[in-house]
Amino acid sequence: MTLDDRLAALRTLRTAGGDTVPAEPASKLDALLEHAGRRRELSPGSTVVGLFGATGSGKSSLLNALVGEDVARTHVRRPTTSEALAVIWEPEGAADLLDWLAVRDRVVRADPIDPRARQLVLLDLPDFDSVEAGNRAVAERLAAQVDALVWVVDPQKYADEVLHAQFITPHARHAEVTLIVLNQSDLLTPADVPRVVASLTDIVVRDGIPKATVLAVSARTGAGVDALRAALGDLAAARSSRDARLSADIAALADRLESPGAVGRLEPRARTRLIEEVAVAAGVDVVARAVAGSYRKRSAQATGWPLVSWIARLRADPLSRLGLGRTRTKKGDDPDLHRTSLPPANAAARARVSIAVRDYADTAAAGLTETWRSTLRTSAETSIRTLPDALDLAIARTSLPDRGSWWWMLFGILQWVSILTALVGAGWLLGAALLPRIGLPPFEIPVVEGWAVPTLLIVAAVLAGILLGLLAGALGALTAGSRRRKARRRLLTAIGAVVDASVVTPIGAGLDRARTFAAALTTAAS
Ligand SMILES: Nc1nc2c(ncn2[C@@H]2O[C@H](COP(=O)(O)OP(=O)(O)OP(=O)(O)O)[C@@H](O)[C@H]2O)c(=O)[nH]1
Ligand SMILES: [Mg+2]
Repeated sequence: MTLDDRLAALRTLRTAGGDTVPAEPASKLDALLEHAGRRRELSPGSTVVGLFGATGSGKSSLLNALVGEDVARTHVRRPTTSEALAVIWEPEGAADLLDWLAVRDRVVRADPIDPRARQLVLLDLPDFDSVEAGNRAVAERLAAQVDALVWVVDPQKYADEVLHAQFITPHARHAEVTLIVLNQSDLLTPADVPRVVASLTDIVVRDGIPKATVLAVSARTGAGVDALRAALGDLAAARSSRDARLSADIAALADRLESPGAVGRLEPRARTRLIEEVAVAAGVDVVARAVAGSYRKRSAQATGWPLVSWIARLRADPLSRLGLGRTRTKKGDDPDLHRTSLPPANAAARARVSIAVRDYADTAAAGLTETWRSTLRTSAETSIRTLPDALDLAIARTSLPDRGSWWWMLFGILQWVSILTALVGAGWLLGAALLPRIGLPPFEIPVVEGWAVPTLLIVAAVLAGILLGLLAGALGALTAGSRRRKARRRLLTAIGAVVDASVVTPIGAGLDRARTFAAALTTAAS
């Protein structure tokens, strides 16, 4: 994992995290991005090493021992070092770097402490636990800026609680760029040195640096100073401290960010269930039944026995009553502005939508931490507010199957033919009865199998009318059923689109954001 990967992950954490990241780590995150960008622009070959420790541990003395002359002498005149001092061997590029570090006291020397350490920038620093707030501020600021940290402790105070709890532990992620130095080893008997080193190593391991290396040195006698020079030479030669330090900063910050938890995937079934619930609450079944009712009414009008079918006209069309279907189209309404006349969702229907949406969000959020769960819930609440209007509009816009059937006309004609036939039969009988009365010659009524033909015509016409009525009713019921199903399918599709846009997509986006955040957190913390 390169520093670029981690920085990219850090940016992703910022964007994907949004307001799930509390203000304090969020501002740290911004500051770190800015800080890393600046450090990377400055003298990439230089390695900045700072000597940190309590007052009197011998930081200034150790710097002098490393350099081989008393460069830090002017500062020793005072009881404590209060300004940072830099020793450099390669002024090229170091000036900008030291300006950024705000280190004004600079000493340039010719002979590097190690042949590989020409680009080393060695800093003597004020004590970190100083009674002087200014000293402490300088040490803390530079502890955040240097590429590598050398903790200088002495045999009396090496186990100091403040040093370990407040300084080394928070830098546990920086193990790769950390050296622990036990100075003033000359004050211990030769037999005690390894015991104190072992004890210090134990404590540092407990601080969270499992592979800690502790070097025992003496600024006074020069013991171990060569080993420290070599260790610093290693750091400078590797030229990786800068990136390792920034990576450790990113990892330490990532440790403080809350993981979103286990980001699940929603099964398609959850979406289907949600759409079905919302559709029922939105009145899809009411509309689908009205489509069937409207068809049956118009079918009865068109195919019923003409002498009574006008009664069907008196009933209002169930679809028109909802402000849907043919009447609306005829009026030329703009469906985008149109609202249906569906009764406004009652409390039970509204509750049903809310419960379904919340259930969906909760299923999506299962496994997430409370912070992320609440962002999904917020998104669900927004959806719940906007859904009713969007659903009504979707129903108004849905093109419903409201055309007539081709066979209506055929049945209509046949019904009229049957009526005419009955009229012919009746007229015939009437003629036969009346003609002799007005003195006209009677005519013979033909008889088939003992039945008068006009009577047969009337009976056949009435039977045909009844039969046509029954047939049209059956056909009408069948078609109305299929219209109802078709309407329901179309409405479900329309409602599905609304539910997708206002619930499924935002919740999905929230889950994606959590997933992206989790992946970036893993990258940043690795
Ligand atoms: N015996 C012994 N004394 C040392 C050693 N290193 C430093 N001293 C002494 O410890 C005292 C403090 O040394 P400094 O180097 O000024 O300590 P410092 O860590 O720079 O202290 P501040 O600048 O106040 O933070 C001086 O009197 C040094 O002579 C050492 O290795 N052995
Ligand atoms: Mg000092």
